[in-house]
Amino acid sequence: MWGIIGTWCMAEEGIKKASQMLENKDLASDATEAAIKEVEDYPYFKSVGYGGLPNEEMVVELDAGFMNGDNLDFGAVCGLSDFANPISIAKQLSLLQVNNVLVGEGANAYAHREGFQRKNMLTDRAKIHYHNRVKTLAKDRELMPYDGHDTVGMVALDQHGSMVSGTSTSGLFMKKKGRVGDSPIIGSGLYVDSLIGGASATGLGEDIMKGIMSYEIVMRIKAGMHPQKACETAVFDFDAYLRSKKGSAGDISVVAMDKQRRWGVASNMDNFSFVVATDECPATVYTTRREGDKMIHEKASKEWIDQYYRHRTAVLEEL
Ligand code: SD4
Repeated sequence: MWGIIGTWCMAEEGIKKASQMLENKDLASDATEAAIKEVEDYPYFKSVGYGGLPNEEMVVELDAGFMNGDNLDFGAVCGLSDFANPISIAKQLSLLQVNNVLVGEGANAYAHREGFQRKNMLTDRAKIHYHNRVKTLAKDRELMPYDGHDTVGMVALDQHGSMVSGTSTSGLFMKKKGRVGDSPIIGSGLYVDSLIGGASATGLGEDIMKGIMSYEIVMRIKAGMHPQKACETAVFDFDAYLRSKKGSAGDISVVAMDKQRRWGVASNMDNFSFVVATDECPATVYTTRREGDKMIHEKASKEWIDQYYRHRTAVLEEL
């Protein structure tokens, strides 16, 4: 038995690759790394790896986290620049006894010393997005995960019963230098325990961290909830709680899988998509929407997926 689930339609190619590995009895850690690298390397996803959108100083600062559910070992990089695959660095950091979370200069120096592949992660397309945003920022100062924000988060179970969770992101477009969101933060962007299950989040990191969403979901699974119920109750309860406290809640979307490879997804926004593959079902893209206290998942049509890619790869004009 194996399974893997990932945030957003963009996880599809990586999940297909990981599926083959998991089918071949490879480790969840290697399959998750391979799947996330695939997303990091694709230049048209605006919030992960190469092609990720820059901070307000036009520097692409990348965050990634990796957690091993067998021993709860965890590694993360925050504000890393100019390395091709932040997930691989986070994974390697998870193997150390200490120094598991490295930020900025320290993360860059470690990655350089360890020989990780360097790459200028700022694409020409991301520069156009940046210049266009500078022009519109005067009117609209609010920083939001833009429409269809694309942080990748995954949870995988392998045939040996091991579970892993990983995330990779360039964070919020136009963020302050040094700003870190939920994605590399254990408990918020990701959490996994092979004896229970795992979860990963995407959305507005500032709000996701307030709810420690991934840990919260894993604890609900531990208490006996199906992952779908754990995701729905955790997201809807916290969304309502934030609204009661502050009058608003940022985007929060989560994916989860338990040790029996049952899975769940919830979101407080309208256009969340995700991908899941198991030994019983090939990689499938779903869209999902909330109806009352439930999420309704639907298989994405070929037209929907084509439109997703058309939107992301469309020619971009300088304003
Ligand atoms: C962050 N959660 O840095 C990330 C952003 C995100 O899709 O998910 N974008 O806050």
